[in-house]
Amino acid sequence: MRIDILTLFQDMFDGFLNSSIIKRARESKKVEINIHNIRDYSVYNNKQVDDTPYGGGAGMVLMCDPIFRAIDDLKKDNSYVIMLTPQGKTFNQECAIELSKMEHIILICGHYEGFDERILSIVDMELSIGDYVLTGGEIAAMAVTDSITRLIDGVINKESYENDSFNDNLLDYPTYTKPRVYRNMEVPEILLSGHHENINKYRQQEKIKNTLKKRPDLLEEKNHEKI
Ligand code: 6GU
Repeated sequence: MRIDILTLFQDMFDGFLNSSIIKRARESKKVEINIHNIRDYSVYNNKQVDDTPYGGGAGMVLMCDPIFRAIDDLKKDNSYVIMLTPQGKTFNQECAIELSKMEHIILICGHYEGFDERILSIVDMELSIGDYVLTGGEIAAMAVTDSITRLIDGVINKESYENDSFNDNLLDYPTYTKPRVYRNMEVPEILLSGHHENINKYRQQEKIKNTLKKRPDLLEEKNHEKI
């Protein structure tokens, strides 16, 4: 899997790329993540990438040309181009699973007050990570890249994500570790029983209980659609 990210703020990705599971996945070549500066694709004076909006209004708008040039350069037959914007479809685990099967993803981070609408003509999908506004698409690009990368074969144990929250539209079951009693709070007895069948049953019940309590919306029929 290859992920190319187009941004005006390359530095924001340093910690993300060089920590924890993402670092390990890159080192073991399970994923190749390249960060490209949109400015490098500008052929305008002073590497200009944005300009004032036609019709007036606040802020600067990302111009077409640097983005079109970047996509011309990076896009192959197997590429899927995603624009990160609060106007996109809301990202979820199902979407992460679909994207983790792709060979090549290009993520464009929108910035400033917006982007020239004509950029959408070369985009396969607009994605948002939730109904709130960030200063730019970078944090969203990291969220999407992180959730996709951990689903790539061999990046983490399969068991680690088989029980993930949101599989089957259910949240995860609660987990505990040592000590057995902490400040008078005890680990549920059944988890100490060694009876795996009962433990599995208990955990399945807890997933449903947890979902009913914390995210009942996940259990509503209308939220069970596939993307
Ligand atoms: Cl993808 N971009 C920005 N700027 N804000 C967001 C977002 C993306 N998703 C949620 N809020």
